[in-house]
Amino acid sequence: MTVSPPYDTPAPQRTLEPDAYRARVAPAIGDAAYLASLKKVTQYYVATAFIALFIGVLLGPLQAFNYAGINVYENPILKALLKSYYQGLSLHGVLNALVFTQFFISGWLLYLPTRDMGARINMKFAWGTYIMMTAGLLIAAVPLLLNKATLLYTFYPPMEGHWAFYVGATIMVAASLLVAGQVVLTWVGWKKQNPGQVTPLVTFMSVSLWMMWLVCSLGLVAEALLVLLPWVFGLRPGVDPLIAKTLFWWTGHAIVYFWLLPAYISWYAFLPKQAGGRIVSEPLARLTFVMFLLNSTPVGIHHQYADPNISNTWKMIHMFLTFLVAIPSLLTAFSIAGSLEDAARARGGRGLFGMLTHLPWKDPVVVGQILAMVSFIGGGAGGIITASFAFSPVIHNTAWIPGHFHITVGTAVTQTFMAIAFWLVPHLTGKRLVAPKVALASMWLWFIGMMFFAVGMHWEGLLGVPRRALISAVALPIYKEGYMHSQIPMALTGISGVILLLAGLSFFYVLFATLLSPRVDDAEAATPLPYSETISPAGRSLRGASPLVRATEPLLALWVVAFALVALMYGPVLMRLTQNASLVPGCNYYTTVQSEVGCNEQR
Ligand code: HEM
Ligand SMILES: [Cu+2]
Repeated sequence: MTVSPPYDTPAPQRTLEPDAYRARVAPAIGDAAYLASLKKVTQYYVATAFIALFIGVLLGPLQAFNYAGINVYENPILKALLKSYYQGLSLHGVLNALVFTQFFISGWLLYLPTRDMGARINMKFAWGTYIMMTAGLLIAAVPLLLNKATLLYTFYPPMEGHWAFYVGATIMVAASLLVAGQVVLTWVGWKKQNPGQVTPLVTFMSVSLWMMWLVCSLGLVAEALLVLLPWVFGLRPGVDPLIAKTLFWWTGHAIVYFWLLPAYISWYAFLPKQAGGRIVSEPLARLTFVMFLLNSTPVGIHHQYADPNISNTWKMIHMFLTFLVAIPSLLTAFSIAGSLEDAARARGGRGLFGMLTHLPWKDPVVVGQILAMVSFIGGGAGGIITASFAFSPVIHNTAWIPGHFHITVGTAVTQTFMAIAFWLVPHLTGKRLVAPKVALASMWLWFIGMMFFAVGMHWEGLLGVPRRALISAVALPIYKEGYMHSQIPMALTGISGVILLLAGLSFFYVLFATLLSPRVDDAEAATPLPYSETISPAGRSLRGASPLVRATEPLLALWVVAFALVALMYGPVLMRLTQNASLVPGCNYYTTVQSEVGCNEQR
């Protein structure tokens, strides 16, 4: 009989280099002009993202007041700016969920892997993608602002908007694919120059994420090129709404992970250092990202349980496979909690609550990210309900849905990006964060506001209050009575609008004041990239690496598997839909006021 070793026996050593445990230092870039240009293009992406968020966030409270039964859209000043609630909602959804995320991620995930590899990328190309993405944004913005693309952020046909909206949005997505291509190719070059080496963690996470985007965005690309553009340019007599919607959710489901995983990169790689702890396990972080690459893309049909002509079998298969996402999510939750515990212990925390009291609660960068994670616990749990075949009908198209995604993308992602900005902007510009106390307050206000919002909206949804509805203008007594039961959740939602307005104003004050302040520091020295030490590193040479590291390293092969899985899961469904395609004419809903609703109208 063998005797198991006592727990304090050191684990057997792998052949890892001794300094593999130490915090990484970004490879030096000697060419100052190149580094300045790289930082500048990143700054442009990030600043454009936050300008979009600023406008989008200012519109949010107007919607929240609607869900408190207060219709502010009749106010004459507002009426002059926005034709209807739906125009406000379309701008809010597009600017926050599509523009802010796309620009921030394109900047963040271009900069991180480039610095991590110490690579020299083609800066003309990098600036070209920024200019192209911004041109796409401007082209799409004109019809949006003129109320000619009031289509909500999902632009479901047969709602039909001005062609410029579709063209602009397509250019934006195409630009992001070019960023993805540039990063993936830079990594392929790095692999060639460093044979037998393990890809550094941040690069690994960034490249796998861009690969995931290159698989999942194909749905949207197909929707734009094969369905929407031929239709709005009159090359097709009509549109099949179901095909368009299925292609939309091919991208639309995985896009939420495209938004979320850039926040995970910060939580895994940088937050441990910022909190004073270490990364728990690099191989585990790699496994998580590979699982997202393979599992997030082929499972979008849980958004279509109520749609006809998709068999229940496929709906069930997509549901069960959707639930697999719980595995990398829980891996992440436990890893990050481990890093935070490590941080708390390093700072003298002992006992059950030592972890809670010994973290750097005065640092807005840390606090913002921790609160974002707390919010995501509720978001993840709600997501399991939302994706369930049995529960979905209860909350489908109710206020529950915006309640859910404001604590996921609206807080877990957005608040993490806000917290990142508190160090990233000084890192890129050499400026110092203005008013750190206001920054800290803005993080708490955002979190508290979103908690009020989430409780209010989930609750209203359970009571049957529909989403995307100007419920505050409903006059029919029968509806009024129905909504009477929702007075408490309505009040919570209204209060959340006020708190979130304060949160937004304080955050944007800090951000814009910082951006406009003078440059005072050598950015590289004053705010270096916050790489963390590692408890269980992946090592540098593949030969000495663990089986898990070796299995996750061939990202190109895993990428091919991801394509195959999508073909397997969507092929039969789309085949059946195209065989039974039925084209319908476009409709102009919401163009101005109710009176102008009509189908087959001229744009
Ligand atoms: C001040 C903070 C915010 C408030 C008060 C707010 C409020 C709301 C409300 C009440 C709705 C529901 C409207 C309806 O269904 O009729 C909504 C929709 C939406 N919000 Fe927010 N929001 C805020 C921030 C954000 C952020 C940060 C994001 C994403 C990054 C976001 C993304 C969206 C999206 C995608 C929709 C759905 C639009 C649609 O259904 O077409 N919001 N928001
Ligand atoms: Cu989904």
